[in-house]
Amino acid sequence: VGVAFRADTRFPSRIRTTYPMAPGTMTQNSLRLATLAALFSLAGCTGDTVGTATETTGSETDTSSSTGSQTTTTAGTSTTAATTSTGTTGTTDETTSTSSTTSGGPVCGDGMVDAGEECDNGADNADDAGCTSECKNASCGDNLVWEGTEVCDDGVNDGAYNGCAADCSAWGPRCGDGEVQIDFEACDSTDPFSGCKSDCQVASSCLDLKNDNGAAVSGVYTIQPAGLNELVDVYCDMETDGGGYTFLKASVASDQTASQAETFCQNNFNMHLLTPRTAGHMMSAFTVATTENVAPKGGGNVIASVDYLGILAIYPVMPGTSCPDMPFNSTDCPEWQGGDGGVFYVSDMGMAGEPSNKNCAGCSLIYDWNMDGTLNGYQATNLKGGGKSASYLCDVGDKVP
Ligand SMILES: [Ca+2]
Ligand SMILES: [Ca+2]
Ligand SMILES: [Ca+2]
Repeated sequence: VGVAFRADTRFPSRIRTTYPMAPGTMTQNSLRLATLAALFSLAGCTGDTVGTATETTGSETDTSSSTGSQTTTTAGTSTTAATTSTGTTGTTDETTSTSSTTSGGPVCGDGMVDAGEECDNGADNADDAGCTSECKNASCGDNLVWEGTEVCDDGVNDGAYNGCAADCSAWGPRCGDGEVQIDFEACDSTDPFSGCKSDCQVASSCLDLKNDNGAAVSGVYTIQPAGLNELVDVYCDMETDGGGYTFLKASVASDQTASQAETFCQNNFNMHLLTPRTAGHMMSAFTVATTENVAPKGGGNVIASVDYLGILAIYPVMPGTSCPDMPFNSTDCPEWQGGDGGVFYVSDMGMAGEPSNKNCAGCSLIYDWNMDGTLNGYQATNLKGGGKSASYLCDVGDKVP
């Protein structure tokens, strides 16, 4: 028997529709509704002025149907029992509404355990409580976390990586448990300077770290440049130009050319000789060079010195040409470029006769700095591979303005 029912507004939303249906297709809800309708009828709502409300074969006008009539057709085409009811006045509809509500109904949330329900705590039903919003007893495996009783519940609970333990009492191994599961993680640490990112992989550069954690502050970090099989300590400037500049100090036994320095940075750390990119980066490099921070590599003993800026990865685009007298940066001197072909910045002040055209491919100028961070001078030379220094800075080079 098909039953169409107009739910009251105070019923849960799940039945706030009419249910036209074919015979033999009773759903759980329709069964409840049929039962409700039967009870409604048995309750003898004789005083009800709305006859259609008790007609189990009929339908009822929705109170929202202000036009006063509504046609409801059963879904089954074989039964032509389409019924039509004509709405009554709004006043009697209101009466009907009240009548059907007070008759109650077996629904989840009414505080009574009805057929098909395992529990019903009324308003206390919740997906994080002992009785769920579907009136099921909370259990480990239902993919709902029973607050105060379960720590987790992923529905599988096989204790696998990033999963929940079988008894829902604890998380399984995962990123954030402080232990390294080597099949999945390279690190697992909450130490902000460990270089361990939020995905339990080691950062490849200071920029990589900054991108992972925008709140990261400047300091010495452990990173693992791409392709390098070991960890290395570097100084990260996490403020200048948005942060993410990487510095590694190289202090070696004897003076090296830019080419030799580049080889040292690459072979040992998969890094490059520093190319300062902006005025801020240049000043940052000066501060790092002249301050004791990260321990230098290469066996030398220079801890802090302007000598770290004696050579830089800035080379002539066309050896033999230059921009004498012009401020030495990409904008004013496009005859020179960074080691990767990108922009560079050393100064916004020109210097008489420099950088001269006495330069050569892969040869750095030799830079002389004052202790206050100002540039005393630089000189191009094509002798013995250009400028040389036993101290210099390596950089990952991925931070480009
Ligand atoms: Ca119930
Ligand atoms: Ca659960
Ligand atoms: Ca872990």
